Amino acid sequence: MSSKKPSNKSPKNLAATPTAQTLNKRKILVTCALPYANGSIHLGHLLEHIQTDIWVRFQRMRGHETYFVCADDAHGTPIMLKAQEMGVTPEDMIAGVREEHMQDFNDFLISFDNYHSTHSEENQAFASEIYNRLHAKGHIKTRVISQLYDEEKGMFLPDRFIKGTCPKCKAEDQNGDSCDVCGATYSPTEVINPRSVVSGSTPVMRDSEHYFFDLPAFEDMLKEWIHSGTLQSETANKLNEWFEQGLNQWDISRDAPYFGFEIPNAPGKYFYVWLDAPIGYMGSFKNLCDKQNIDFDSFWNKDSDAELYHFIGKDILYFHGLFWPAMLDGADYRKPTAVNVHGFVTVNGAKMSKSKGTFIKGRTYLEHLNPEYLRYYYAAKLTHRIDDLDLNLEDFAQRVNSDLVGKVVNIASRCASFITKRFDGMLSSTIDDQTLADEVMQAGDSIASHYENREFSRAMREIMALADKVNEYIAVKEPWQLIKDESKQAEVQAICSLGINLFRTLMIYLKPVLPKLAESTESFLNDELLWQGHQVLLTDHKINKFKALLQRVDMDKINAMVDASKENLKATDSVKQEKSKADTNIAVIEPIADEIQFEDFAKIDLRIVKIVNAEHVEKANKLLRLELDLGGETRQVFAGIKSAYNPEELIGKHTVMVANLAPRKMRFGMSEGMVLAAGPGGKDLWILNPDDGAQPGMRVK
Ligand code: NOT
Ligand code: ZN
Repeated sequence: MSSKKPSNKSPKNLAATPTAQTLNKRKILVTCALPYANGSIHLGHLLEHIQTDIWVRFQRMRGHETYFVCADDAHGTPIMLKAQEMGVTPEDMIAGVREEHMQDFNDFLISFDNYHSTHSEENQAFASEIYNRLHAKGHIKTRVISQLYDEEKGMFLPDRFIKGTCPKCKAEDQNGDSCDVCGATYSPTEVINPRSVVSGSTPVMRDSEHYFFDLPAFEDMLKEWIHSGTLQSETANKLNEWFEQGLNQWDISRDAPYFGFEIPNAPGKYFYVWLDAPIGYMGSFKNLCDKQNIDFDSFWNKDSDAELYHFIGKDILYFHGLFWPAMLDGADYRKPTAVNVHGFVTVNGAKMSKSKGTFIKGRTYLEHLNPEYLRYYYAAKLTHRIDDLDLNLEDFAQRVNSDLVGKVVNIASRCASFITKRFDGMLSSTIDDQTLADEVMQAGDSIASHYENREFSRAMREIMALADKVNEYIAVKEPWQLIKDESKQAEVQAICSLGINLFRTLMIYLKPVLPKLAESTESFLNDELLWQGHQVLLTDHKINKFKALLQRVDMDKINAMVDASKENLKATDSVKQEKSKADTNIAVIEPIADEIQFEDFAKIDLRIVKIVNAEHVEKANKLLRLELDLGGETRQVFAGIKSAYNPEELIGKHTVMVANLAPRKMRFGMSEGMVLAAGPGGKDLWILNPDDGAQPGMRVK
């Protein structure tokens, strides 16, 4: 094979653009957040792992010494209790979950150099060392705190394992730290009639000595670090708000029984899971270093010239933007070069929902669809900002089909058969359109800077715009017409060779996103796709027979995946029924509307009413006319519940109405309020049915 340098006709001078050889070789350590060892990987996790993996693969392709580590986050009360519930040791449970997670990540082509566990020797050693150093410098304080204790179970209760009546609005069955009804947040000790979710018993207050990390001592250092280019401006602003509210000492200890590491010289006290979770980054890397003879210290020493990046979701910024750099600084380690924060995944515009089948596990996805579709779709939408990313399933199918199948792979499939059949698989020695070739080859630098800056959507747009140009070139040249003319054979070879070559260049650009497709392309082209290869074209080079590289996304498969995700839920339904609210909270049926203040809520006057009459409304498809007794006053309301109720069965029932809704003139008469109903619609709609004892006119609170 020979390679041709592109000419210097175009405005940018190639000699001035850096290649992997001329760039300084960087040392880069990259992490993404550690998934908890008690649940499956879902499409929300995968946004982060895919984002990070693309960035890492890009860095590796550019020749930098790059390591990518992660681990399972194995400690804490929920994991301890779940193992008990399953009747296994936590060690056995986390080992099983770790296997499952590793398999899932592997099948999504996430190229970790190491996937460890926070429940490891290395992690215990670092956690103890960091703690000891902080302690020696006076950054650990102790004081006695009073907490709810489950005497039956013999343990202190974390907030999420307490339920009770909201101290503010008196709503029952609220969480230990916040109320879903009025939105108040409070301390679990303020909850009225608290009960333990673990045993059902009434917890008592008990004192215990806790260990605190003195975060406020690091305020000045943190303020400086945050403004030294380590954070996106949006996240830096968020952290500023926290400074304004004032930093607090951080409670890093938990009492036995706890699944975690015992604190040195503090029998019965354990590190809180969030203390050793970030240290897990070091533990996993150390484990890799020991296996591969890498110099750990050169990455973590205070004067390290290596780069350290954490990719995380916006929900755990507090830990990575404040606690973690403070702990590292206090223990004389280097701090992260940057913390890269992304938003959440929504599916079809709403929070992932188990009932809609949009809470999709990685494994369920893989049973129906190619992982590279998702990698591409996420890449096509990811920016360096923290906005949420919507996975719209129709758009997903359409985007993958039109971009990858219709634009990129199409170039190869249009050109390959001519080369194979007519020219014995040989690419021409001449370049048909040097200007086009230069344009595609020279885009590499700008695409590289988009990757570097985590502007993947820009990179994808630029690549697809080039693919459009190449397709246009082939359409204009019409090799399928020229081939009929004996005198035009060399021309056909040159056109199709350029097509194949530019397909190759585009696949170099896409390789971080689509490693499998890149691999098939390499076998097809007899050529390894290296980043610096974007500056050359293959001439007089033999390629292999073209095989279909990528199938179109089939909407039926997407629907089957959504159905299977609903089934997942059914299968676990019976087991989960009386489980903690934390689980059912994920199954939001409809997106939660914008937050309102308690004052807004308090304006709504909800009253018990008796339905004294109900009848069909002529010509109305959905409405029933109701007469409601409010305890003295009668109101007329038109309610859209005809699909679910016969009027007769409503008469005599109690229900709930919004009594202070302004009357509305409808086609059939005045509607003086509204009754409340729940359900997806059609036959599945239920008016609220208050318990016995509720009398017409009573206020609902
Ligand atoms: N397991 C945590 C979560 O929110 C993430 C831990 C990330 C690691 O899923 N550490 N820190 N800091
Ligand atoms: Zn409340």
